[in-house]
Amino acid sequence: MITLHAFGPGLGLPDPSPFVMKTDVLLKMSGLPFRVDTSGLAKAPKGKLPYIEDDGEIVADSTFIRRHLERKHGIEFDPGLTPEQKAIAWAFEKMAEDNLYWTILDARWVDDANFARGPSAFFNRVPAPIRPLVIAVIRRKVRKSLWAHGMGRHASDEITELATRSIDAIATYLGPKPYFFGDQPTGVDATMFSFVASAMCPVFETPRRKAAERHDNLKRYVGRMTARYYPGLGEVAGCMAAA
Ligand SMILES: N[C@@H](CCC(=O)N[C@@H](CS)C(=O)NCC(=O)O)C(=O)O
Repeated sequence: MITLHAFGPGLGLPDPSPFVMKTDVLLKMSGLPFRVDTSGLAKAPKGKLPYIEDDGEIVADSTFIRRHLERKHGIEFDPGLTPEQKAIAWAFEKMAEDNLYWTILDARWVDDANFARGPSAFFNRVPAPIRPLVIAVIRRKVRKSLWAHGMGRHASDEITELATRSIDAIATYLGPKPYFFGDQPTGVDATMFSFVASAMCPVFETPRRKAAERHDNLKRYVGRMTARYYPGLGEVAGCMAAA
């Protein structure tokens, strides 16, 4: 059976990592049996989650996990999509993963109030005497990665502008459709759902959240995806599960 290495539910989301959520949804879409293990970060081959173990084979990174499921198990995530639609899907996915993601990371980890509301709880198992030091080291690492990416060099209002444009683009393309390309979910919906829900996470007071919440179609979309893939949760990111 496939093992998905994840962080585990947090922040009112199936997983605090949108990349893990994406992979979890892809695995649910695939119909393959899988289990979730939340103890794997220390052994992650690329130092990040998610990764999977499948019959002794380890595959890291959500995009390569999807490719693995397609190649090894013959899963077709995009039945009926045209090459043009697949190109659009790739562009939206990479916008979410390589740009919107960094605005979400900035909001959660750099702003002191938001950090206290959310990620600080990730450190509850660290012994109290060394907790402040560990938190300072990890937050410095996150700030450095934001700087290296480039997002961390922007002013707060510039980051908000970038996040808002990405969220608006997703909402505009989705429009009144139930899913990104019509009546049935395809692979891109695993990504769009995960990043939009992460941007909407009610734990945080952020302009990205406000940008997402302005779009009723995005709220309904998150509720629809929740009803389909996480019916047991009832709601994700404050959006009630409803088909
Ligand atoms: N490109 C990777 C990104 C995965 C990623 O950024 N994971 C983050 C959580 S959102 C992580 O594991 N960070 C832990 C760390 O950097 O120590 C993918 O698509 O899976």
